[in-house]
Amino acid sequence: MANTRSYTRFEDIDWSSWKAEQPAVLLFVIRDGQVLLIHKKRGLGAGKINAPGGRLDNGELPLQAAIREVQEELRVTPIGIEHCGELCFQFVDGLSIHVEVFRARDCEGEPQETDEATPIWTSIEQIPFDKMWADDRLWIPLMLARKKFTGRFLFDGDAMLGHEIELKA
Ligand code: 8DG
Repeated sequence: MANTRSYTRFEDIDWSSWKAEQPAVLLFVIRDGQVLLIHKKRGLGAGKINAPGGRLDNGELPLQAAIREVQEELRVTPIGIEHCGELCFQFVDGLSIHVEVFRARDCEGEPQETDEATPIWTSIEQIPFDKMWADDRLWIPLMLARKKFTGRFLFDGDAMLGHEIELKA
């Protein structure tokens, strides 16, 4: 059963039994010191800069969802994909999302603007963390350094109330 309880304190969450209501993915194309991000036009996190991604369709595997979301949002196909880590988001209102994070070494095609997203290539030294979710600055540097991670977060809307990041072997 997914976790639909509401929490106000990070310490109250039993992460060992925590299970997300919604599985989702993010995929970062990283090529020649540049990373492909989007200005997200709709859905959760609309208005923010993020990587392409979204929730899994029924019966879909995370890798399939990551490829589909990049195709739908930017009309390109990521290639050379690796798994980087996972993120567990509990929101105080009860929403819970588990995100598998992937990186890709390139993409086929030229990213295009769609109804969902505007593409942004940015230098990895100039990732606009002030326009992104508050947790991103904690784990994106790990992903860029090719360290595997699990991040756990409690959010109230846009505000991060608590976090924990574990490095994986
Ligand atoms: P929709 O049908 O719900 O409109 O769209 P969707 O494509 O299925 O889902 P979405 O709204 O894009 O899903 C939310 C995305 O946001 C999903 O990829 C996970 C991601 N996301 C969070 N929280 C955070 C966060 O704190 N940081 C980052 N970088 N991404 C996050 O849900």
